[in-house]
Amino acid sequence: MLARFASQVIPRRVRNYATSVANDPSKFRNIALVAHIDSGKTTLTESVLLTSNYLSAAGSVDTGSTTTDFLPAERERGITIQSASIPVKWKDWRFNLIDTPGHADFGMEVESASRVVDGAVVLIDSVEGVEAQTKGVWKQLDRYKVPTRLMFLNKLDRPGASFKSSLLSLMAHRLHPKPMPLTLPIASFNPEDYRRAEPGVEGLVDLVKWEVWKWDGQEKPTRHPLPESPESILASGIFPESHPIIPHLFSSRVALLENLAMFTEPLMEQLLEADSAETGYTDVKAATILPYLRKATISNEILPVLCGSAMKNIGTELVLDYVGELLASPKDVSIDIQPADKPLLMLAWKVAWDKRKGWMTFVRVYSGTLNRQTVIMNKTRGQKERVSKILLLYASQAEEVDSLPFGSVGVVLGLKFTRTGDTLVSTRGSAESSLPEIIPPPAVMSASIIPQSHSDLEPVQEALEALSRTDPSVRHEAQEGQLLVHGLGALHLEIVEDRLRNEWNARFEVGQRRVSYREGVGSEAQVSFDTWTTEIGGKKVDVKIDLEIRPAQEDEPGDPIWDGNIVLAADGKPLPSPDSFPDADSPLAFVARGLSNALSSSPHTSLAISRTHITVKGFSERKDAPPSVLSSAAAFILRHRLRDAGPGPVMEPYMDIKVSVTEETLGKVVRDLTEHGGEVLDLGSNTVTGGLDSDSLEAYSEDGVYVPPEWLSPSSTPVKFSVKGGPSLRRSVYAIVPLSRMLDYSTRLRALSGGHGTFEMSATGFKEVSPARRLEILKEIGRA
Ligand SMILES: Nc1nc2c(ncn2[C@@H]2O[C@H](COP(=O)(O)OP(=O)(O)OP(=O)(O)O)[C@@H](O)[C@H]2O)c(=O)[nH]1
Ligand SMILES: [Mg+2]
Repeated sequence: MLARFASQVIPRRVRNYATSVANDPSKFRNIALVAHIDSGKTTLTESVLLTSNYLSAAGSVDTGSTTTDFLPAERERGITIQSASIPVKWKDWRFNLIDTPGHADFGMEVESASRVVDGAVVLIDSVEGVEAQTKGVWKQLDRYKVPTRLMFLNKLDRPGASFKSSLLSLMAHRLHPKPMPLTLPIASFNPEDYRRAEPGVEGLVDLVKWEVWKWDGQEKPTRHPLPESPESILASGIFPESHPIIPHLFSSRVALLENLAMFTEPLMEQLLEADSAETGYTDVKAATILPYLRKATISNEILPVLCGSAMKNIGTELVLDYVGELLASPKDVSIDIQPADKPLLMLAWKVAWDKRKGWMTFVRVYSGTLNRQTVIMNKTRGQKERVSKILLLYASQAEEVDSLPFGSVGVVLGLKFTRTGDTLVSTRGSAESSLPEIIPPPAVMSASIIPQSHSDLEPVQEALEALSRTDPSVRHEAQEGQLLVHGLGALHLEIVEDRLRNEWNARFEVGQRRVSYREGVGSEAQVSFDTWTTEIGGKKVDVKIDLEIRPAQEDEPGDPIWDGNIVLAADGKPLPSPDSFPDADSPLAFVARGLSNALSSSPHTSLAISRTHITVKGFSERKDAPPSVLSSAAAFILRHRLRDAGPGPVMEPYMDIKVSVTEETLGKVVRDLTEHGGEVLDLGSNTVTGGLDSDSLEAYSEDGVYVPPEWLSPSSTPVKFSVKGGPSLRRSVYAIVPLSRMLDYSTRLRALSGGHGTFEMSATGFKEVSPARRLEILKEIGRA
C-alpha cells in the first residue's frame, strides 16, 4: 500500500537530509507520540519535521497533506490509522519518532509502538485536559514499562485552553503525582490581551535555561536570555512594563528548583548555599540543573511538562531539546541486554505489506548489529529468515542502509514468516533471551465476509491472513462455513474492509456486523476427566492432562494474552501464549496450544471462552508418541470439561462513553442511554475534573507541585458557547454502555441533539449479561 503513494509524496517539500549520524546509542532516542484522538500528534510530528529541516513547508492534517498520515483512508478522515516511524536528526541526537493513532480502534498500533520505545511524548489538548484515551495510552505505556515520559500541553492558542487546569487534570486523573512545568506560556506580549481575556500563545519562558522564546509573526522564533535579577527585567526590554508575568517569573523558577531539589540531595545543598531565592536562583545554571532533571525523569520521580501550539510551531524546538536532554536512550534501559558486541537480538514490532517492496518488517535492535548479510532466525516461529534490504523509512519514502546498530529502529525487507511481536536473532551465536511479546487488545466486534464467488474464497482467505499478519488485532476464523473477521470496533472493521479491497484486491461482500460475545465456564460440578486415548502405529496410547478449572473471581484480572482467561502452570505462574513460548518445542508449549484451541470456541455456544481460571496441574509425557499429541489431548480434555460444566454466563463488551451536548438536550441523552442499558456515571460541565473513572480515586496532592495561576491562559473558562442562540453551557455525560446497543449511536445522537452532540467511546471490558439479555444473544447467534 505504501508504494501507491510514493508518487504522491511531494519531493519539493523534502530537503536533503543527511542520515550519517554517528552510531552512538547514547545519542538515540526512540520515542512515541501518544495521546487521545485529535490532540495534535500528527501536527506536532509535522512541526518536528519542519523544525528539524526535513521539510521546508509543513503539511496539515486538515488539508490531508501531512507526511505521516499518508494512507488515503487517513487523509480522507483526517485521523491517523497506522503508526509511522520517522528518523529525525536534531543537534547531535538521532530520534526515531513514532506518530501513533489516538482512536481506540487502532489501539494495536499504540501497543506495538509502546513495546519498542524508551520514551514517550504524551500530548494533552489543553482545552480538554486529560481525556479517556489519554488514560488508555498511559496504561499502555505502563504495561510495556516505557521508562521515560514528557507531557506536552498542546493547543494553547485555542479559546478555552487552560495551562493550569490541564496541569491539575494530570493529578486529578492520577497520571503522575509530580508534574513539573519546565516552561510557562506567554499568551501575548501585550498586557491588554490578558485584560481582555484574549486567548493565544506568543511566547514561552524556559524556566530551566532562563530564557524567553518569542514568536512574533516571524517564521523563526527569537530567543532572549533573561536577566539575573528582577530589577533588570524591565531594562531588558523583553516585556513591556506592567506585563502580568513579570512578578511571576522568579518565583516560578524558585518553585521549579526547590521541587526538583526534593529528589536531588546535591541540588538541595547547592540551593541552600546559593541563598539566592529572591533572584530565582539564577546563579544556578542550566548545565547544573539538566543532569539532575534527567536523573529524576529517568527514575520517574517527576514528569516534565512542556507546552505550546503544534499548529503554530510554538514550542517544538523545546520538545526536541528536552526529549534529547531528558528522555532515556537505549543505553539507559538495557541493563541486562548489553550492547554492540553481543549477538544480534531484535524485535519485530510491526509488519506491513507493500505492493512493490513486499513484506516490510519494522525491527528494533536490542543487542548486536544487523547487517545485510546476517542470516536471521525467528526464535518465536523456529524459522530461518533471509534479509534482502535494510531501510530507514521516512513515512512513505525509504532510504537504504547497510546496517542497523544496537538501539536503532528500521525496516527489514525479505522476511517471509515473521509476525508482529516475534523475536529475531542471528543464526550464529544466537542470543539467549526471547523478548516479551506484544499483546493485541481483545476484539469486540465481528463481521461476516462473503466472497463474491467460489473462486474468490481462497484469495479472500489469503488476504485475511496477510492482513492479520500486519495487524494482529484483526482475527479471522471460519465458523460453520462462514468467514468471520473480528476487530476492535466499528471504525476498525470499516478500515479492514477498505484495506482488503484496496491492498489485496479481494472481492467480497460484508454480511452482518455483530458484537463479539464471550462465554464463561458453567458452574455444574465437572467429572475430573483427564485422559485422552488415541492410536499410534496400531497401538493404544493414553495421554493424561490434569486440569483444575473454575470461573475466575471478580477481583482476578483476566490475562489479555489468554483473551481474559487466567491460565497457570503447576507452579502457579501464568503460561505464556502458545505463540511466544521461550521454547516452542517444549511439552508445555504443546499443551498451551491445545488449551488455546479449546478456549477459542465454547462447546455450548461456539463463543470464545473468557473469565475462566485454568491450572495445568500435571501431564504425562509419552516417549512413544510425538509431542503434538499433547495439543490434541489438551484441547479434547478441556472441551470435554467445559461441556461437563454446563453452559456458562454470557458476556458482552461494554464501552466507556463521553457524550457532549448542550444543557437543553442533556435530559434526552441521559434517558436514551439508560433505555439502552447504559449506566450514567457522571454529568460534568468541566471536562478537566469530570472523568470516566468508575473507580475514581482522590486526586494527587498539590504538595511539592508548582501550580501556575489561571490567568496565565486568558479566556480559560469552562463555559463553551453553543453555535445557535445565546450562551448555553455544554455538558458532558459519562456512562458505561453495552456496545451492542450503540452501533447506530451516531444517527441516534444526531436526532436527539439536532446535530450538535458529539461523543467518543472506548472499550472497557466484558460484562456478564442478565438472563433475558442472554436469551436475546443466543437467539441472535442462532443458539436458542
Ligand atoms: N488550534 C490548534 N489546533 C491544532 C493544534 N494542533 C493540532 N490541531 C488541530 O487538531 C486537529 C487534530 O490534529 P492531529 O494532528 O490530526 O491530531 P492527532 O493527535 O494526530 O489525531 P489522531 O491521529 O487521529 O489521533 C486538526 O484539525 C489540527 O489542525 C494546535 O496546536 N492548535
Ligand atoms: Mg494523527
